[in-house]
Parts: sequence; structure tokens; C-alpha cells
Amino acid sequence: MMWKLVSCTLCFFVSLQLSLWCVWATANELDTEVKIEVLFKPEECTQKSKKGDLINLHYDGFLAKDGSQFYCSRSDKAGHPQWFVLGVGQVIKGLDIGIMEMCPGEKRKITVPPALAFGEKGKDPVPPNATVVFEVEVYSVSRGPRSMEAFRQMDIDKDQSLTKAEVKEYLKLDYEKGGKPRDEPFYEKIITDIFHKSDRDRDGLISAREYNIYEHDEL
Ligand SMILES: [Ca+2]
Ligand SMILES: [Ca+2]
Repeated sequence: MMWKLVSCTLCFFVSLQLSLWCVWATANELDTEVKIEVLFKPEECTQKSKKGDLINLHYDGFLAKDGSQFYCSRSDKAGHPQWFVLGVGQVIKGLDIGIMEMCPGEKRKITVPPALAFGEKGKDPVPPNATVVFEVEVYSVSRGPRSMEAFRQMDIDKDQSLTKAEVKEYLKLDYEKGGKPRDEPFYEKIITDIFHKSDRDRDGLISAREYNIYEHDEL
């Protein structure tokens, strides 16, 4: 716990410099809406985030009542930015809502009421019925490996399942197309995350059924 506090303090000061929001919003605990404040918006926006996109971001979480920090992605997991698919329940509901329509480079402060965060029970170290505030910085927005069209493109040997190599090939092409080729560890990290979240039966392959799980909560 202690190391986390120390590293998060560093992160906290970085956040302070980036955006002067040391004065905490006193959020209405009964509010059921996600409050979004745009702290920084790049002039050029290549792609706005939407449901199903693969998002790469840093986010820090604070308790609204006293501003104490409970999560810091800059220090957790060796400081790697986090990856997740937007809008499909991989993060708390309030973040799925609050991160919609963000541009790469954009920063937001997102205030989430307990009902859309950790609820009546809370989740250690977040106490019960807590309104939480996230400071989010999005690094990249890419089309998630989500549509069945993308699945067919990725499934090079057409055996209705995806190997790590197949997913990697697809991501590589996608990044190269965007003029931003990355190094091997970068792809390894994303692939690990994707398989961790999608390969439910842990056989090292993403079947069409496992992949299509994203479609289930489509409105
Ligand atoms: Ca395949
Ligand atoms: Ca599988």
C-alpha cells in the first residue's frame, strides 16, 4: 500500500501541473449523472472515441469527498497506459460513459456518482456510496477488434478463431496505416490485454463466440 501511495503522490503532482483541479468539486451524492469537464482538447482530432473502440489512456481516480487518490494508472502495472474496449463494461459504467467522444490527446475530469461507479458496497479502497472523480488522458483511439468485419479480416486462415499472431498482424497494419508503427513490446502488451479479456476459456485462441461477446450489450 505504501509504495502505491508514494508513487501516486508523484503522479498527483504531475496531475496538478497538468490541470489545476486541486479544488475538488463537491459532487452531489444523489446525482445519477456523469459530469464531464474537458480540461484539454487538441485542435486537431483524428478520431473521436466511440463504443467498441480500443482506447489507450492513463487515468487517476480520486474520492470526491476528500480528494484522496485511490487509483493511479501511471504507477500501477509499471506505469503502462491502460488498454480497454470502450462501452462494453470492461471499466465502471461511469467511465464507459465519460470517455465517449474523446480525441487522442484530450484530457477530462469525470465525476461519477456511486451508482455508476462502485455502488452501495464500494470496492476497497473505495468506501461504500462514494462519488469518484477520474482524471483521464487519452493517448490513442483505434477501431477495436470488435466488428465481425474486423474479425474476418483478422482471421487470415479462416478457421473461425484468432491466434495471437493474427490479431497482432491486424493491429500492426492498423498502426502502420495511421503512420505510427510501434515496437514489439508495445504490441505484446496490447495482445496480452486483449487475450486476457477475451479468451475466456484460456485456450490461447479467440473464437468467434468469445469475440462476439462484445455484441451482446449492443442497444
Ligand atoms: Ca484463425
Ligand atoms: Ca478461447
